[in-house]
Amino acid sequence: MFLHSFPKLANISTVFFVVSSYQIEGAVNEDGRGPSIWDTFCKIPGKIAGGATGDVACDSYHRTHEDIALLKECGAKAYRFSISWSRIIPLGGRNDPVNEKGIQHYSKFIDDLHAAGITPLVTLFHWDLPDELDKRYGGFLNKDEFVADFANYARVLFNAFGSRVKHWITFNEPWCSSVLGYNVGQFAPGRTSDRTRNPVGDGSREPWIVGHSLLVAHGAAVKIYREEFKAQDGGEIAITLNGDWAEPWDPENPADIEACDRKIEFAISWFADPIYHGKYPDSMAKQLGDRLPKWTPEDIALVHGSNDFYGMNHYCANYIKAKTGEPDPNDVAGNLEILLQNNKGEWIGPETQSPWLRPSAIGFRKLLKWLSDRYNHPKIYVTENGTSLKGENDLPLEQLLQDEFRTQYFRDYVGAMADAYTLDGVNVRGYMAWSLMDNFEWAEGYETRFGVTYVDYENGQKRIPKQSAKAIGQIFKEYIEKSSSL
Ligand code: GBH
Repeated sequence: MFLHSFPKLANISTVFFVVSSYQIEGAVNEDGRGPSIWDTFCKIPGKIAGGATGDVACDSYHRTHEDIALLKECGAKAYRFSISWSRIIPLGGRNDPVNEKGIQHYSKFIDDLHAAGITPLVTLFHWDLPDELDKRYGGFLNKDEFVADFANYARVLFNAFGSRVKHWITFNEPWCSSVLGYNVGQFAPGRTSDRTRNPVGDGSREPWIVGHSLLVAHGAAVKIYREEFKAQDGGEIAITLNGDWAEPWDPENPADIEACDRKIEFAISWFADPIYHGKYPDSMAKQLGDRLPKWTPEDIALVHGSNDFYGMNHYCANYIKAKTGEPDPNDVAGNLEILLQNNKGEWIGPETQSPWLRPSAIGFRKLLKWLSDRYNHPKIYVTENGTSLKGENDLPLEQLLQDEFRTQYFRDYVGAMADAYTLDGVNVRGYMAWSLMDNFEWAEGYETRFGVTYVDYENGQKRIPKQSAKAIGQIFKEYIEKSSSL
């Protein structure tokens, strides 16, 4: 059954992989590409571990053939990647010129993927906003300008690639753009109320404005797709949201139990409730008051009902402890603490290289069910799932390639997904592993690796598949065949 519910994307032994433009492409000054906010952010000393940048990254701009060969070697039938807006429109805006070379690059890549029997899933935006739009009008902070420019960019892509791309994702993880970019200040453009990090920004207001702009821009792009392209191209379109599972810090404490739902609402329902229910969650309206933007009838009409599937990025789980007292104005979590240990001192999962990531596969199954219940049983694609490994970067190559921890992660998580499907009736139809290869891990630079393929940054970006690259196809076969025989 699982098999037969996957066919739109690929067949049973399907492995999908994910990457994003700024994290792999490099070639930042080539063929007319304009700078993005990440090029600018990486130049600020102290923002990125090891002073790294995406200038070269995996050099994928020059190695599309190698990447496709790698996908074939891993048995992948589909590939999710993002397009760099500033390659397509270097200055970004609706009255700015389109760069034919940028179009040609992705056009050829899409053709080559098809020729190799690999289905492309395209993300329009994975955080690399054209820098000019940030400078010109404050980027996402200016809803009307941003929505009009994103809508124009989306139309350019649908026009150029719509006959060959049938699965579109508007935004990757708007939570990250909003909170990490405008509250924590850890991601570009790095705005925050924390004056030790940045002289500008208001983390109590800006993230909510940014999130609102992203939702409306998503809705505007979906409307264009549905009205101008869907009839002839027949594809589907949605947004991808990140969110981890929440367990109470003290399972006996009703306040902690309640805080778990609130945590997920602040992370996921912030975006998913307007899309599926036409309004922001009550918990957010209550805590944020007039700092949460109000919906105009026009804007919510664009957003409500705008997902053809639910795009789910998921990595781990946390313990949640309710805070007492009035929430801090800069709080974005729902007035609670996000912890990795519970009241008994137990860790939620084993340590990885990412301070925020401790695997707990059962949480994946539970969150799938939670989403399914809250959003009326949507078709779900898991658009990212994966792990880093503690100390991986420091291992001798031979050991590094034996990434049993990552292999086990995929076994556990794919197994949990199969259970959600067969036992809980969750309509999950696709799964994509983050990531095909090690790449630029944002503020963590190249020190943290997420790939099933090792990239040797010192030696010409050579790619060497790890154990997990070979195992994941097999894992899929086992679990999905098992569930399909039930
Ligand atoms: C994904 O985000 C991204 O889409 C991808 O580009 C990235 O490479 C991949 O994960 C691996 O990180 O520091 O406590 O504020 C994952 C979701 C959400 C994970 C925010 C890190 C930071 C939590 N991310 N989270 S915290």
